[in-house]
Amino acid sequence: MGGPWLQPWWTRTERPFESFIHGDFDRDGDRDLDDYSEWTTHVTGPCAAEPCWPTAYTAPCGNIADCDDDVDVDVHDFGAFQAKFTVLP
Ligand SMILES: [Ca+2]
Ligand SMILES: [Ca+2]
Ligand SMILES: [Ca+2]
Repeated sequence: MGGPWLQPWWTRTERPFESFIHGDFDRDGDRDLDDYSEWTTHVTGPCAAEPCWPTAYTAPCGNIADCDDDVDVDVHDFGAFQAKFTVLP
C-alpha cells in the first residue's frame, strides 16, 4: 500500500479522529463533491425516535456525516451539508 497520505484520513494514526468538520471527509477545509460522494455512503435515514440508540451508523466516520449530531444520517444532515457546500479556489 502507498504511504500514509494515500490512505483515508480517518485511518491515519497521526491525525486525531476526534477533530473534524462535519461533512469534510478529506479534511481539506471544504465540503465539495468529493465529500458529498463519501457522505452518501453513510446515509442511514432517520431513526424512529431521535436521538438514535444504538447509533444508526456503524462506520467509525459516520459522525462526520451526521451534521446535526443526532446519531443518524438523514435529510436534515443533507440540508446542513448542502448549506455549507463550498469549493475552495
Ligand atoms: Ca473536503
Ligand atoms: Ca435525524
Ligand atoms: Ca443526523
